[in-house]
Amino acid sequence: MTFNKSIFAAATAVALMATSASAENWRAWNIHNDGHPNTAAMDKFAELVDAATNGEVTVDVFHGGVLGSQPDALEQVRIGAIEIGNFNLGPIGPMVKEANLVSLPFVFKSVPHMFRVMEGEAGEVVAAAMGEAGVLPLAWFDAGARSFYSQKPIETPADVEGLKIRVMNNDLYTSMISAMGGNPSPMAFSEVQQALKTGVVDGAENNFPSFKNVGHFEVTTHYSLSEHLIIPECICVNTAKFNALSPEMQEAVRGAAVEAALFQRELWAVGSEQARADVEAAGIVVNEIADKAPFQAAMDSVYADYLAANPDMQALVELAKATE
Ligand code: GTR
Repeated sequence: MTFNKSIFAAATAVALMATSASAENWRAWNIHNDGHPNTAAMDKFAELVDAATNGEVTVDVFHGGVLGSQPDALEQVRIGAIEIGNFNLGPIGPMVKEANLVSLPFVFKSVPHMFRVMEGEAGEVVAAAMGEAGVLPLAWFDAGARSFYSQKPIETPADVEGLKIRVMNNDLYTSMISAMGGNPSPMAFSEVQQALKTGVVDGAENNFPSFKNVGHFEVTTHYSLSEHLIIPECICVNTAKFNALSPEMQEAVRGAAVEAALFQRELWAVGSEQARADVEAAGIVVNEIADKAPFQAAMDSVYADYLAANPDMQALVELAKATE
């Protein structure tokens, strides 16, 4: 090897080392399986990040919740053991008080209203608090509205009385079920189908795509359109990992998340209609609830108790409700 060539070889080796030292490979948590809009959106996110960062940041998405239950995975992202994921804001409430805004039943008028709030001043407060806690939202996903399903129609709050209903991990949901005289049962998503099948619980609540994707429709008969919760989801990243990127790379990763979220919302619109049609074709009876006022009224005590214990949340709730 001539002198020049060896200098070149050494320089190349240093350059390669520098590239591999700065390359970031992130693990992403996703609870859903193939066929769910969020699974396709997270795969798209990984592709977009790779392209936008020229491979400086790569994302391996682990579907089907294989990296752990949602509360566990959130804790992992908070401490940086998992870098990123698609999370529901419901289970973030116990970790970040401001995120509980979205877990107050009927706080939003509709899905578009939820997006206006999340993309407005109240959403900024929620996002900042989440980032402080280590779980920084880069973009919001649509998760439609959650409704009850069981072996019987639920048309009034009285129909919930005495039923054991699975809820996600958040005290607001246990209060919500108790306020209607039901017995709340917080449980991991992965356990719900079996619990419904064996009668450990009498019902649960979710949106159409999740109701379908993990087979809850196979073990229930009625889906009742209470639409009591409209909970956004996020692509959320460990704050320190994100902040360690150069400003250009942060911009690229955020841009990929925003684009993946727009893609997700399109898939969601089509996918949730399709999921409804599929479960109806499979025999599920979908009940419209013409008057949701009794459900809303039943939530008065949930708001009163929550705001008495958390008076600092009052302003945020008012800000959300005042958003046009
Ligand atoms: C789904 C949501 C999941 C998870 C699940 C649940 O709609 O996308 O992140 O929160 O509901 O009920 O646990």
